[in-house]
Amino acid sequence: MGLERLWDISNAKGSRIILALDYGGKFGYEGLLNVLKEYVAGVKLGFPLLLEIGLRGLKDIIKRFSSEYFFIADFKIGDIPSVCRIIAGKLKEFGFEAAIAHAIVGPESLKAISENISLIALVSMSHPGSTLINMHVDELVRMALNSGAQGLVAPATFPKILTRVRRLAPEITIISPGVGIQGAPYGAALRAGADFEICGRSITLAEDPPTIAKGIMKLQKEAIKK
Ligand code: BMP
Repeated sequence: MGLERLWDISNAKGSRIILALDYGGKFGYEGLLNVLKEYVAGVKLGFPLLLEIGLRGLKDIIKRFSSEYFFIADFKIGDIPSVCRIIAGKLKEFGFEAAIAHAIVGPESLKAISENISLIALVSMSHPGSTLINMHVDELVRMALNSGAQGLVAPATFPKILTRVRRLAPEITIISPGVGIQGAPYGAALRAGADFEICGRSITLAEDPPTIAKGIMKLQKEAIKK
């Protein structure tokens, strides 16, 4: 278990975009996945999609598009170890290759997940109200690394925190939300130490999603070069 396939797809497409598929926009969820194949490496699915199209619809999407994209479950798991174990096992069965969990739930819960699916631990958040979690980023990174995490989520909107996470975890894959509508420029998270940028509404709600995604890829390439 690992994030190697995410990297393989990313390298093949030359893209560091993970699409947050929370909105269907004018193309609809499947329509978006059809037109973004060249530009997006990973797709992050969570409650917005599940509650809109149901479990059968979600499983169908993963089945249909799993050769083109790396699917990440974003239900921000945060529970006791035995429940985490059930959730992680089910998400794997549904076709997800990685799952995001709140690091703050502790090492036993995180290990119960990482033993069943590739774990991406949320160690810091992008919105203005995330002060409390962001104050504990060092401990959360250490705990995630000791609990088998293969990846971390850290925010583009707080570049100093993101860079700190990269320093504490030089080898791990970091995915970063907050570019575009939340205010950080495209490419900025890559410059601050992330490997992938999570892009949601700026692509899903765009008039012309492929053109926007292509533009983001271009800015990302410039960011990686520097
Ligand atoms: P958008 O680009 O539309 O702002 O979407 C960002 C995505 O990243 C959403 O799916 C959100 O749940 C997720 N996210 C975030 O914005 N900040 C975090 O700290 C953690 C997240 O998972």
